[in-house]
Amino acid sequence: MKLHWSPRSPFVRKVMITLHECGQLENVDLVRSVVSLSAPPNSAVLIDNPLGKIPTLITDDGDALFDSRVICEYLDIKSGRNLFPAKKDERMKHLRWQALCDGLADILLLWRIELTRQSGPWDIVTDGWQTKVRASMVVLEGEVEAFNNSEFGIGHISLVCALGQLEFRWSNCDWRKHFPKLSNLEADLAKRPSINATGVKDDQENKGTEITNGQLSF
Ligand SMILES: N[C@@H](CCC(=O)N[C@@H](CS)C(=O)NCC(=O)O)C(=O)O
Repeated sequence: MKLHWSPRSPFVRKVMITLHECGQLENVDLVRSVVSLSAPPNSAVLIDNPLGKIPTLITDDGDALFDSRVICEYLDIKSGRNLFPAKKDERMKHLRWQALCDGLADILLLWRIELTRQSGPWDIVTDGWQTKVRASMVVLEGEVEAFNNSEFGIGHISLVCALGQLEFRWSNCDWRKHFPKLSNLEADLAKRPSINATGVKDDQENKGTEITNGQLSF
């Protein structure tokens, strides 16, 4: 398999954690693929994914799979690991957590790009994102017990990746102080080798844009 990959992407991280958990890390070539919504699309990624987004996985059969949700479920089915529970109630719980946490990560990514806009960010949009990020964190803090009572799965993976993005790009927002239960849960989950080995980080290929005027606060 081949994965369009970046060490900076929370969505690629979901796939990397899943590869670890499914014991398939050895079976994939990681191809560093630089993409940004604020730059022309990467032509090598576009060939495999017309949306120009990563992660995109090329299977051994030559199929191109995207997005992270589809790739993670594919790897889970292929390995029989069961990160996407089969039973309805548990499955819906994990899929909902995935939707919420991916949505949160989406906002955090888009917000940073909005802050680089030369004419200045669109306040009505960033104010809305502020409200949505806060509301999402409050909901997640209230569901820590449910996370703890559920078998580790795609919901936990998505949560760790969204919180990792907060820590990586919004390090001064002090989320751990405001959401102590989530902070404890994240610290527990970080003990798993799959999570410990996959933290998002910048690399030499393409440093993240330095943004100092982010206003995310809780
Ligand atoms: N819903 C997608 C989101 C993927 C995504 O937004 N990836 C970012 C990198 S973290 C990207 O490819 N951005 C480039 C672009 O949107 O053109 C998923 O779960 O994989």
